Order: sequence, then C-alpha cells, then structure tokens
Amino acid sequence: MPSVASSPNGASEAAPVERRVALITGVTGQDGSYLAELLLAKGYVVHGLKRRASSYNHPRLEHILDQKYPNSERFHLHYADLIDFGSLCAILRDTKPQEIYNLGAQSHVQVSFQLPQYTAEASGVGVMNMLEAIRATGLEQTVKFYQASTSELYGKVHAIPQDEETPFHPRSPYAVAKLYGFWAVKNYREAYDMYACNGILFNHESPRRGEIFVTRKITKAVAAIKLGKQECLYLGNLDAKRDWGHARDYVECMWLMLQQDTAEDFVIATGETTTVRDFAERAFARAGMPIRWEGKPGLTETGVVAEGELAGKTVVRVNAKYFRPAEVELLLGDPSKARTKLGWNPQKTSLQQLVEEMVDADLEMAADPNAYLKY
Ligand code: NAP
Ligand code: F7E
Repeated sequence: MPSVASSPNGASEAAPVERRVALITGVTGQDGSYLAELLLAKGYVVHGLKRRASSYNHPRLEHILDQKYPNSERFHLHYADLIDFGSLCAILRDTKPQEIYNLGAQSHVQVSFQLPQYTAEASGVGVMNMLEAIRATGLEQTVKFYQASTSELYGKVHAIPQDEETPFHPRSPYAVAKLYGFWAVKNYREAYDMYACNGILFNHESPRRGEIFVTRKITKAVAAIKLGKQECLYLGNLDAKRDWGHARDYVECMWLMLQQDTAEDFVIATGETTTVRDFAERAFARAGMPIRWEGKPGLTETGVVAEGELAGKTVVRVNAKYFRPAEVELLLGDPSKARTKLGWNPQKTSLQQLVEEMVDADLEMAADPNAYLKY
C-alpha cells in the first residue's frame, strides 16, 4: 500500500506522491463530514457518495467544498446509492479505493418503524451490495472495509456493560437491518479472507447531528426557547439511558480500525451512561435556564424553568408520539478492547463538554443561520 503523504499541518506536498484513496458512503451525514476532514488532513484522496435529491443536500460538506479549505481539491463527490448495485460497482471501478467506510444508512430508529422495508434495503442489504461490489470489481484482497455497526444491536440488553462478546437482541427494524449487515461483514471476512470489520458504535453526537435525534432536538430547542423562537420542547421517554460520545472522536477510531494488520470488530463507547432527562437538564442549564421536574414521571410530567428571566415557564412536556413500539432502555459500552488494542481514548470529550459545545453552537446558529457553516 502506498504511504500516506501528509505534512504536519495536513497541507499539500509539492512533489507528486501516490496518495491513499478512501471512499466514504454516507459522507453527507454527521460522521461522514468529520471523517472526510480527518482523512483529508492525513493526506488521503477522499471520494464520497451522495444521493440524488431534488434540493441541495450536503450542507455539512459546504466548507470542505470551498476551494479555500485545506486540500479541498482532493475531495470528490459522486452520485450513487447503496440500493443501486450498479452505481456502487461504477464508483469502485472509477476510484479504486484502498479503504472503504460504509457509513450510509437510514439511521433513525423510530423512523425505521415507519419505513421498515426501505431501512432493510439501505441499512442491511446495502452492506451486502457494497461487499459484493468489492468482489465484482476485484478489490477484495486490496481493500479494507469498515462497517458502521451499532449498539442498537444489543437492544434489550443481555449484559451491562455491553462488549464485543455480549449477545444481540435487536428491538427495531433499524437494528434488525444492521444485524444483517454485521453478519454479512463477518461472513465475508471468514469466507473470502477480506479485511472487513464492524465498529459497534454507541451513540455519538455533535453540532452536526441530525435535528430529530434526541440530543440535537434538545439543544436546538433550548436555543430557540432562549431566543423566544419556540415555546416548549416535546419529548418521549425521558428515562432512556445512552452512552453518548462525540462524533469527532469516534471517526478517529474508525480510521484506527482500518490501520491494523488483521480485521477485528470493536465496541466504541465512552463507558458512561446517562438519561435523556439528565441531558436535557444539562442543556437548559448551559443556556442559563435551569429546570426542575414537576408531576409524576409519564405523560403529565413537565420541565419548568427554576430561575432567571423565564422562571416558572413550562419548557418540556412529554408527548406519546415519541414513544417507540419497542424501546432500548439502557446502553452502556465497554471500550476496553479499543483502548488497549487501538490506543484510543474513550474519554477525550466528556458528556458535559459535548452538551456545552452543542448548546453553544445551536445558540449561535439560532441567532445567525449562516453560522451553520462554521460547525
Ligand atoms: P446520518 O447523519 O443519518 O447519515 C447517514 C448517511 O447515510 C447520510 O449521508 C445519508 O444520505 C446516507 N444514506 C442514507 N440512505 C442511503 C442510501 N440508500 N444510499 C447511500 N447513502 C445513504 O448518520 P450518522 O449519525 O452520520 O451515522 C453514520 C453511520 O453510523 C450510519 O450507518 C448509522 O446507522 C451508524 N451509527 C450511528 C451512530 C450515531 O450515534 N451517530 C451510532 C452507531 C451507528 P443523505 O444525506 O442523502 O440522507
Ligand atoms: O434516541 C429517546 C428515545 O433517536 C435516543 C442513532 O444514531 O444511536 C441513535 O439511535 C433515546 C431513545 O437515538 C425523544 O426513545 C426521548 O431511547 O437520539 P435517538 P437512538 O435511537 O439511540 C444508535 C446507536 C444508532 O445506531 C442510530 O443510528 O432518546 N427519546 N424523546 C427520543 N428520541 C428522539 N429521537 N426524539 C425524542 O423526542
């Protein structure tokens, strides 16, 4: 494999060099944008897959596509879709990547109950399509393949904390689809000796998180309420527990997983868990609106601003429409293997730092929509 050519600041080198080539599916998503930044800084040529849409659909990549962005000329977008096998073969034939990061998926758990078949195609069969496209283009012995697997596989958990040996018990069409992808990766590793691995990633968030995942929904609402643009935040299960990390830290681990001699699966988590309720408390407090809970836990419970300008205002209510047909109550990952074998630091960003970064970014974006491009 050619060596990576990067200077310490990630700038282009003068002499022509053979650069490593990576392909990212899901590059337009939260993780894809951070991973593209990381790989460009490491000297890669980065190809990303984008879907056809009727309107502009890659705001998270806007800054990278700007010619002023360092190494922007090494970033290329291509139309393709995980459910279109031919398009995957074409992109592999044309770009010949040495590393593939398969981040593309219909990734919303609750939405997967409304779009079960589409989710199966994109998040499950899409993985098989990509693996078969690798074989069809003769790349199976040269390419390293990363699959975005998920802590949702543990679902109704059989052990606390969850590690690489914990049995799976998926609780949604999304998790069922991801289970298929997980085993496709393991199967192709065993059957064809491919370098293919699963990152079993626990929830990871950032200012670039999709707006209907609970953390971003909270931080965006906190900012809008603070600025008088929204009255109240409606949530579902306040007592669900998640192991929340920062997406920027987690993409480093994806890269590390493809730099090993042999392909293995890894749990990526912080090793700490907390409730949706606690996340909301921290977010409102960060914006200077500490809340107290009133009423019995359940549909009638409310979050009320405890002090300050908005004291007494009800800013959180529970709405049953956000409850799921089957819930994952508690996720807590054990990142020991990643820490030991990959040298990865699961505690690089604390939960409090994550909350603060997200709230501060949303406050800025609520005041100035153009501020989005900075995040
Ligand atoms: P995200 O923001 O929802 O991004 C998903 C990406 O997949 C988007 O680029 C989306 O394109 C693309 N996509 C959807 N359907 C596709 C299809 N049929 N063909 C090609 N691309 C398609 O997700 P994320 O948070 O960055 O997560 C990245 C991956 O990690 C996903 O596979 C997710 O399931 C998995 N994961 C995420 C977490 C987490 O906490 N974030 C944890 C564990 C695993 P559009 O922009 O066009 O919609
Ligand atoms: O929900 C509860 C909800 O949608 C977290 C995806 O990236 O991580 C993510 O899946 C918890 C759940 O993420 C609302 O019931 C309460 O218990 O932010 P979420 P998720 O379902 O954990 C995994 C690892 C992935 O792989 C997925 O791709 O929060 N919750 N009230 C709510 N959730 C949402 N979305 N909205 C609410 O109003």
